This record gives sequence, C-alpha cells and structure tokens, in this order.
Amino acid sequence: MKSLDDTIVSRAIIEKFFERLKNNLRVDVAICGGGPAGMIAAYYLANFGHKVAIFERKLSVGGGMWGGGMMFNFIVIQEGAVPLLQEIGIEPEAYSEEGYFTACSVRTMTTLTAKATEAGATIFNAMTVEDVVWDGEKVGGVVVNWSAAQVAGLHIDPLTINAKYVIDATGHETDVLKTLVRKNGVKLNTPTGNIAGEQSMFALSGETDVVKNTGEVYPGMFVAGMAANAAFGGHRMGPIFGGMLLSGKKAAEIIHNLLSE
Ligand code: 48H
Repeated sequence: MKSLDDTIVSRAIIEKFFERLKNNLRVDVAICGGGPAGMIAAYYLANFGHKVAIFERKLSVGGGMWGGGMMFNFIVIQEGAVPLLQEIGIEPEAYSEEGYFTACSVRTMTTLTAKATEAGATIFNAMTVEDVVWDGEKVGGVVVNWSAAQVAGLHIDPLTINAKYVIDATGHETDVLKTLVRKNGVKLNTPTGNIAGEQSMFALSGETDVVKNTGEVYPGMFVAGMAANAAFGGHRMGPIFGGMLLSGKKAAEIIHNLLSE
C-alpha cells in the first residue's frame, strides 16, 4: 500500500454496514439481547439455516457471562449442558465434585460468539430494542435505536426490523416483553397472564424452570434465559450457566420446528 486514503476507510465501513443493515430488515428471528441464552439460540437457528439477527444494547455481546460469579471469570456448568459446550468447541473441566464442570467465562463467550457468527448469525451491537411491531394479534418484529441516542436522551425516531419470531433474551430485565405488556396490555401465556417477576435464589429450581419456562409467551414472541424465569416467576440461580444454554437451544428448536411447518 503506497498511500492511505482516509475516505476509502470510511467508505468501506459505511458501505459494509449499510449492506448488512439492509440485508437484515426482514429476518426469520430477531433476538433481543446477546447474553448466553440469546447467543446460543442464534447459533442453533443459524445452523438450522434461518436468518437471524441479534440486537445487543451494549458494545459487546456476552451479557452476564463475562463476569462469571462476582467477576471471578469462571462459570459452572452442570453435566447436562456439557455436550452443548463441547459442540461449540469448549471442553469444560470436571470439578472435584461429581456433576460439576467449570469453564473460562471469557473463552466460552468468545467461542460462542465466533460459532454463532460463523454459522451466519448477524450481530448488531450498541443497538437497543425499544419496542416491538404489533398488529393487535401477534408480534412481527422489533423497533431498534442506537443505545447512545437513548443514553443521551435524544428524541430520535427508531427503525423497524420485521421478524417471523422475536426472542426476548434480555435477561433479568425482560425488557422487550415488559414493553409489549405495558404498551398494549396483552395477556401472556403465563399463569398470571402477566410478567410474574423473578424469584430469589434457589439454584436447583431456577435451573430446571428456566428450560421449562422457555417458549412462546405471546404469538410471535418467545422468552429464553433469565427472561423466561422472570416472565413465569422462576428463581434465580447464580453463576451456573447450563440452564441458560439449554434454554436458548430449546427456543431455537421450537422456532425451527415452527419455521419448518
Ligand atoms: C437489546 C438488551 C436489551 C434491549 C437488555 O443478562 P444476560 O446475560 O441474559 P441471559 O438470560 O442470556 O443470561 C442470564 C445470565 O447472564 C444471568 O444473569 C444469570 C445466570 N443470573 C443468575 C443470577 O442469579 O443472577 O444477557 C442479556 C443481554 C445483555 O447483554 C443486555 O445488555 C441485553 O440483553 N439487553 N439488548 N435491547 N432492550 N435489554
């Protein structure tokens, strides 16, 4: 390279980004939140051959996984979720207590991100899902805006992404489902018809329920990961992550079956 034209650098980035954005205005699945549940759902859906986009509010995907437990960057995985990590190329280490495995949280999240994007999932980072598309009967997409615009409190209208299915994988916050309920007063497919709210720590119950609670909570709208327990009133479980991964996988499998009908 004999010279370096700054405007070519700018043009390359602008063109590539807008190509990506235009290509994702209609997707099969829009995933709100790039934590472990959202990222593993993206990995499976993309591997099934579906068009999937992840919208992550923060600059980096990973959600609560980076910090392991209290910023000690290891996660614990129970035996049932080990094959899932092995599938993406992580070999969790058996702990001295039977049935418990450990993995580096940073390596797990970076590998998962690589595998999901290699499979074809597209990540839009620094974008917040601020609303859903709703026709009175079902959710048909997400409404997105730059997180920075929100933080600055700027009055900037968002853009819309159409999706056959939306997954709320926003973790404890259940942010997108909350907006759907708050704005439209819809009745959810939960025992209360509403967002039940997360319960306190009970790891065994939380881990079991997070998989059970994963599913279509309203036509077109799924919950996975911690959002599933918040929607149905399940417990938190601390830094054990098998349930999050199994939940994301379950959401992907149900949606794959629906898209294949
Ligand atoms: C775009 C958004 C929005 C929005 C939020 O919190 P997460 O890691 O969620 P899960 O369910 O994949 O995993 C939960 C796990 O990390 C955890 O917190 C556990 C196991 N806790 C147990 C305990 O006892 O505390 O990721 C959610 C992601 C985050 O990256 C958010 O930034 C993002 O969603 N997000 N993205 N639009 N409106 N709201």
